[in-house]
Amino acid sequence: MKKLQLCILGSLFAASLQAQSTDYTKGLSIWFDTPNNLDGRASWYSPATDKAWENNSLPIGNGSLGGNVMGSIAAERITLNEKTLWRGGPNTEKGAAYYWNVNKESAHLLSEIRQAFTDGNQKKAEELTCKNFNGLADYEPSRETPFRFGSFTTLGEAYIETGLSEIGMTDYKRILSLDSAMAIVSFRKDEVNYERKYFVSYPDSVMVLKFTADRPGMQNLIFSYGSNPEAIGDIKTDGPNRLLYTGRLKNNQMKFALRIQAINKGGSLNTTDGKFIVRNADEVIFLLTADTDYKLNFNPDFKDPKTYVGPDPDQTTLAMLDAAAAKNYNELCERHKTDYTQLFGRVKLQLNPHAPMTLQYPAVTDLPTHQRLARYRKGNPDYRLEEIYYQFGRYLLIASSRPGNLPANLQGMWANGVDGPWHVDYHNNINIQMNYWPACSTNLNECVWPLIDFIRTLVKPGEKTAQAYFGARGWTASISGNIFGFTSPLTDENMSWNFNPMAGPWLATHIWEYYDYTRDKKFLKEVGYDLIKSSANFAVDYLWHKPDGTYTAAPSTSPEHGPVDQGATFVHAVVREILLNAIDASKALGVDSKDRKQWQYVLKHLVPYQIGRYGQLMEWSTDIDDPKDEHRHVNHLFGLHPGHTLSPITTPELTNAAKVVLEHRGDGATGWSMGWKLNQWARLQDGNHAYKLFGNLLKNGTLDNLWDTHPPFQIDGNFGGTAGITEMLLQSHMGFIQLLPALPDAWKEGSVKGLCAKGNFEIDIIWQDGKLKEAVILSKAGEPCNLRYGNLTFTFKTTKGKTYKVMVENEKLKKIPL
Ligand code: FUC
Repeated sequence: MKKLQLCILGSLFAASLQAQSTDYTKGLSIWFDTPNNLDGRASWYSPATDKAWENNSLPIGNGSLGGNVMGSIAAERITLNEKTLWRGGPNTEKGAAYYWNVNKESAHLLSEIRQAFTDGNQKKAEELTCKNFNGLADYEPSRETPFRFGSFTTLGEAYIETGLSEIGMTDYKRILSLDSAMAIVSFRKDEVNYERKYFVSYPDSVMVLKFTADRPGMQNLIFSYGSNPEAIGDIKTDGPNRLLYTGRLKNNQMKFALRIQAINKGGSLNTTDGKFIVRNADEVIFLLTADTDYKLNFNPDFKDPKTYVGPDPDQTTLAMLDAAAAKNYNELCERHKTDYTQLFGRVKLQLNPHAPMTLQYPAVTDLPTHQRLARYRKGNPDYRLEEIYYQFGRYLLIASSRPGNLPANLQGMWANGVDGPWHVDYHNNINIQMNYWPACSTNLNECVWPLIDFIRTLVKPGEKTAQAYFGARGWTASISGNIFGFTSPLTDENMSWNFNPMAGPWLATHIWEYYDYTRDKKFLKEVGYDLIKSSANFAVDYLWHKPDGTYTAAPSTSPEHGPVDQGATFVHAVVREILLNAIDASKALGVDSKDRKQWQYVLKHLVPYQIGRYGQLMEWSTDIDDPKDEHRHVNHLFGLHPGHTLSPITTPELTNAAKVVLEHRGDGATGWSMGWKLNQWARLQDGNHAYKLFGNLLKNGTLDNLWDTHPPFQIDGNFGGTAGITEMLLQSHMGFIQLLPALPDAWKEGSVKGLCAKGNFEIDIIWQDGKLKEAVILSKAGEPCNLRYGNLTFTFKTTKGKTYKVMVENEKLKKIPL
């Protein structure tokens, strides 16, 4: 043990010397030059919308364990999160029967509602739906004890007193390096340069915090831990250099553990009263591992309150900490960087790299991010900031969504309170879906796995919901999800908000999306197809087969907006999408020709898109759209994006009607809404308008640390932003690959490397003077390549593993030798 420690310490010193010579602000980074005032303890005692926290923190994570670095001088605070730490579920006070019994049995009322529509009795149809198609579990903890729906909740915080004051401090920097997935805090005081470095390693399941200085003996730290106030637990000493916190959430008895090891070089370490006290050390490293006893369960037992309870986190955290502590800092750091850059480094984006100095404002690159953002808000171009914003979305996805854990939630995984906005849940009206829009197109397929696993947890409970409300086969979900298979609607009688049976099919389209990018037949056969098929069957059974032979969605709503309808456009658009996915999936596997025929039949007889009196794509079955309506949801344009049933190339007239809707809705709104409209303008192939939306998102929907804001902080807009920029450069949803479909005039010159297209292609594009210079295409599945650039088209066969170069010559797309 002694020998091992010596070797750790030796390499630590070398690492710190090396680190202090790197200026991380010069790479892709988000940084501040002033400390914030967040060294007061325990953020959850401050108001929920803690602006300072939202604007200033730097998020790090490995998809399971996350932290927000506050970077204050006197006391470093890192708010901690474990992705599975949730209140609610079947282990709340009264147990499983109470939890699962949340669906109302209302399917028998469908015929009465439909008759009311036929009779023109909208009021009756609406009343019956509102009263009976909600659920039995409340979304408000104040109205339901125990709180069955639950919430994502904080793991507490690490609080490290440094004994330093801000007086006389200079050269402060708090940096999130996107190149290396590290947060760095550095400053100078009394002629000493201090540096802190933090990262969370996916391969070693550990958070690593390192405190160094360029003079020996300067580290005088007191490390303590503040737990979640809604937990009962205690922290104890676990050997000479370890602490162990074991706790249980009061609401559902979920057990969680946090283990910390301190490793000091020089000076002394005293582990006492749940604290580490370090005196006069040269360097200190803290290793943190955390876990809960949550178990992802695809086949929950409805009678067992402990159906989501798995291995003891006391044990799992011990194994993780022992394994991490057996590696020295350099090894941990290198393994982390290798793992991270292997994903992050796949895509490179350069916008106007040679823009004249007057445009590029070279000095701007020396400014902290929030000052650059402030300049950008005033209309100053900053292409580098745009690149950083783009890559930040990819960083956030890698940090919050890695295989083996749950998907990114409403705040990724960085909520800092016992509860948070919308319980920091999985919102299915747009939000969780938006989180995954950039995943495949920006070459992060692995990051989709948590979403796929989450969807798998919904199937069995979702079958109950499908039966209870629609007597339907298959599975579905509703507006809000948690990690315990919650698929029912909530008690709220506001149906435009609470009624979204399309949540399930919409989620299922992501399964096809993943297959379409990867062309992984094994996945489709063994996991994906059943999820898609049962979702399509749900859609078929949910529809009203009217006496005139058409199929329509009754009752239905357009999310968060308008009346209970007998044919909301959004619902039909999702139904179209899932049926097309099911048809394609069954063809790809050569199975279920009988089901396929039914899906095709329903598709053919589904009520078509309609154009209303303003030339707009109608949102509901009657022409009641208001051209002054600037509501944030644009779900009725689902077919344009994220779906693929509306496109300027295949359905120009309808797509023009979709454009009218976007014009009516305007270019403002909440963060995520601007993110969505950016994607939709890109699909309209209007690069300048898409760029306008991107600009608005960055200017008006983005916090100082580049987090998206609704307000409050909500991560979906970051992902929508990154996806939208990708859509401006490459689209492949219509069965062909479009190069630079929505390039704005502002991006005259640039390149992008490593984007992915459906059919499993990887594509690099270079453009100059606003025109394609060349594209290099790697075929990873040997599929034919159907290319399009402007009006030019070009199809060629490919061989798996081969790379092709394409250019425009004599107004034709041509393959040229590499
Ligand atoms: C949907 C949106 C809201 C918010 C919430 C989390 O309900 O309409 O604006 O983003 O999700």
